[in-house]
Amino acid sequence: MSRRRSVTIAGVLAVIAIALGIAISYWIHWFPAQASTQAKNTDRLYHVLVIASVPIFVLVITVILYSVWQFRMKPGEEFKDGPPIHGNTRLEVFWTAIPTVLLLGLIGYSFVVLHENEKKPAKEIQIGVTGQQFAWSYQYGPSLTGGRPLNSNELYVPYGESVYFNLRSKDVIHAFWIPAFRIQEDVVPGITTHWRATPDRLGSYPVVCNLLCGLGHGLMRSTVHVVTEARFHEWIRSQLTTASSAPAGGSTAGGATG
Ligand SMILES: [Cu+2]
Repeated sequence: MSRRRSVTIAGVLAVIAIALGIAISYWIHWFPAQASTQAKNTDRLYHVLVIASVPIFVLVITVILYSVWQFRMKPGEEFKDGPPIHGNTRLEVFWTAIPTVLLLGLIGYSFVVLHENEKKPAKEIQIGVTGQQFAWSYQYGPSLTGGRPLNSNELYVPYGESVYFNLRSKDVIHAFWIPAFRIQEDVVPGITTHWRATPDRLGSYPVVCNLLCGLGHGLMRSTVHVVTEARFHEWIRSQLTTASSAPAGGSTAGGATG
């Protein structure tokens, strides 16, 4: 078979493999539901990265397989060595320039997406998140409750509104992760870290601790409820009334029994 024919065959197979690879990356659903505007940006970035990676992967594998097919040792060549090739300026310029352009493009796009995801909107609400071995609790400040702050084991967020989470830890390092929102942040004792998301899909989604924080790490799960704004305020009101109608708050219970 002529060199030209074998290169054509390899090229056609490579193009088919690239098309299949990109199609499969779309067919398979890799991620949970997209429940925030940040999730959509992040998934788009992921797709761009896959589309850029598939041709490079196929190119490398094609060259390897082509070499095995065309240049493999034939009987009688056991003690022969390949031709000693050294230096090819044009080739070296190409294999430096193309990855540089590609990487700068992808880094630039990643930066744009990250910047977009973390941009401070005109209006947003703040919710405190406290991690401890082995549970999450959530703090709703006076600006949300209209008075006394609320501490709850449940996370409710209003649909379509940007939420700025203030993350604190009572003991060791945890990581606050809502897969459906696609963002994760470490929760570190001694400092407050931050995390922003705009929920844009009603429903309930898992909250996960994503840093091994001790024996009960696997149990450190909770749920985020994305509800309408009216339902959100209704829930806060209901929590405040149950808290105030209870005989005594958590902090004074000890004194009442003593
Ligand atoms: Cu944890």
